[in-house]
Amino acid sequence: MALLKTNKVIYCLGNISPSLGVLSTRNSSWWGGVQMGPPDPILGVSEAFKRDTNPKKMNLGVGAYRDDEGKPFVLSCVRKAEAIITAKQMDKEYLGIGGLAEFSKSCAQLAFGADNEALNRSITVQTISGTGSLRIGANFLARFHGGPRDVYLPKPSWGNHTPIFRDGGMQLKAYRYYDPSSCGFDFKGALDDISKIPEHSVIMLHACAHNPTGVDPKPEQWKEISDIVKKRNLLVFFDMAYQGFASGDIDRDAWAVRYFIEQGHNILLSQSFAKNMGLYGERVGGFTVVCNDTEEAKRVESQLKILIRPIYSNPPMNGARIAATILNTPDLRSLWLEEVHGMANRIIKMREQLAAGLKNEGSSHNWQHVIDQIGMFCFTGLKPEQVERLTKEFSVYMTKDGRISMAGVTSGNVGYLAHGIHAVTK
Ligand code: IK2
Repeated sequence: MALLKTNKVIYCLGNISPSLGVLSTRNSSWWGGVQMGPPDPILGVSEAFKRDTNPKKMNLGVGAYRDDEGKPFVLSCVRKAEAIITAKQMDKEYLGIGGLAEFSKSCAQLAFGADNEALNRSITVQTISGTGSLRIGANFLARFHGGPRDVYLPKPSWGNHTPIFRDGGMQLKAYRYYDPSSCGFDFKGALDDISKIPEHSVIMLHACAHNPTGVDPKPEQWKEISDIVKKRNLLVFFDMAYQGFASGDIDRDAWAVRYFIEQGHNILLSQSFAKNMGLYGERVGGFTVVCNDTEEAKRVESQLKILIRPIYSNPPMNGARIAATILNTPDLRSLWLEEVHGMANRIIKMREQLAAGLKNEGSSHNWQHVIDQIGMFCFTGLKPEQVERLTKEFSVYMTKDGRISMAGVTSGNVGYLAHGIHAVTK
């Protein structure tokens, strides 16, 4: 026993990195040197919200759609697809490593458009939602991308992009994207920075409804970005987590992705069905690599499988069956398109009501960006100390960067939110 204990201590000492600190008296445990980590910047907000007992509390942290009563929303098309799947009494055998074939096919078609020639020279694997897709992408790049290990993210970007790519073996760099003075797109800054990115690097572009800013380039601006990216010979990685959520129209929201392919960019693409089908916890997504030809796509597919197999072997089937049923059943697909449109419209209405509410409160600030920004999030421009007051005094929970999820705002609480924001910004 004593020997075992000694061994443990030696083992611990041998494995503690200096950054974990000095071993304490707790060193008789295997994990005595493990330090407490910080809460997740987004999901940690939900944990704090749950502990708050104020009946007026609002959770505007995580980007999850709520109906106008503030309740989680399960789409009718999802309920109907589930009924079809249950009635079929299907087996629950393992899926293949790349997932459900009919899902992957419709997933790529949704992004590219059903008759896009690039479908014949690309490979899509089903992934564990958007996060899993990005991580498989990062691992794939780290293993096979011959160019620099650098991935250029817009500044700011979704908070999880950094750890995903870093843990996936890539290095993070940034290009200017958001202009705090206009609360809009820093087009000139972005072009300047992109034009200096070393050739063959990877550039991450949010396809639509940029998270966290809600600021997207206009089609004319996308065209210029495409030109510069081509001149610099950069590899484009599109993250499309909000197709349909930006404008309510799935084709319009996929415009940039389709334009880049048309311009000859062999892109990487991450897709998520968390938001646009409300399949958050089902973890449904896709990762696509556009290749030069079918033969190259086959080789890439073989390597993606080799990469996925030791991580999670094969993806879960339920959500993929739901998404595939919706996409491939004409009635359900039309119902889905209506429902996506409905969700996007409710958010747009809340943006208008919030801006109007702030005006009614007597705010002298210009809140036009609340209306102009697109998608699930509004980058309010609130400073960290104002965010802190809003949380402390009004129980309004949001991320420290001033981002609010517009999907958590309802007709019932938008007035309260406007009142709180005015109080901390006047
Ligand atoms: N990529 C982007 C840009 C995302 O916003 C998300 C989802 N983020 O939602 C949480 C939040 O910011 O509040 C994803 C990818 C991946 O989402 P998922 O893994 O849920 O599909």
